[in-house]
Amino acid sequence: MLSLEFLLMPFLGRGALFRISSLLVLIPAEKAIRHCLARNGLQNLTARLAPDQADRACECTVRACRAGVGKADLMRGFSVALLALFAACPLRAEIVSAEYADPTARYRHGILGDAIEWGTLQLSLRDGKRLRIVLPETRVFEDTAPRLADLNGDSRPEVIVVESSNDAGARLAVYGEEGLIAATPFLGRPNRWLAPIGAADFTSDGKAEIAYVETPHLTGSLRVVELRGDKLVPIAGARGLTNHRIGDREILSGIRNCGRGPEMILTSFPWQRSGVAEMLAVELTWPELQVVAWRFEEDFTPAHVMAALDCGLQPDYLK
Ligand SMILES: [Ca+2]
Ligand SMILES: [Ca+2]
Repeated sequence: MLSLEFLLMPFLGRGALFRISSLLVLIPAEKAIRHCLARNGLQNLTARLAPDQADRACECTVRACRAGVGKADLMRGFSVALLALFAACPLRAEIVSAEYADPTARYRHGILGDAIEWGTLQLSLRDGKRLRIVLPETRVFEDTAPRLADLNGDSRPEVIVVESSNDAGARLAVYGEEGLIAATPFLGRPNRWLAPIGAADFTSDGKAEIAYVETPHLTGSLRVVELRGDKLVPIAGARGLTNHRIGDREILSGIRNCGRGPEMILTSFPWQRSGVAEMLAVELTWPELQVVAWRFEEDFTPAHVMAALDCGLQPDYLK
């Protein structure tokens, strides 16, 4: 049997030596894909590929495995019509990091401690490219930092942000390298805001859902939404939970998994500046997706929240 490296040689230049298997390690492929690669003897192949070709070969191989393509088809694809395969299987960009840029005072709300928000979302891609998503003058990113999570199960992250409009308040939005993918409706009034908790796979389907608190100072409404196509669809929710006080620069919450599945660390609404706030581990039951909260002995402080997120503190699950 000829090796894939040998078969690739006529089609490829003498670029840097790349090991396909090491590139595959970078992709958190599902177990089935790894099994497919192993079954086809493709996990240890080495090829002399230019970086973009190596990336693309890796991408196409993973996709072919995902589609259930057998070894013969894979080998034929690489050996006979490699370039055609590449054309039919274009490399998609992968976001590796995101940050806000272009600070602006044009949205006068100041819920996060000052009236400086962000006008631009900057995305860095694996191939070194940077993309800028610039909002119109009537909107800002009213948020602490963008969050990356794979919301559609393609092993590549999407970007979760909070976007606020001058006349309609905040919405939760999801961006990809090609722009806006989905968003919740704006809350409907200026200066209405929402505070993300994070994203985790609450439904055990390999795709993360997004959890956030809508109007954390007015109603404390926990929402969990799922990306379906170009929609963010609510799947669970409850009142009486929050993660932010007016003027705080940080959103104090997060999602952990200490062996029971995802648990959100939150406090009960309203969260006052005086007095003791209770710290809660909030989970969704399966398959009903009902919200259940467990109370810690420790109160809701940044240090306790960090310790709880690190699984160093546990609530009494019997109470
Ligand atoms: Ca994704
Ligand atoms: Ca899920």
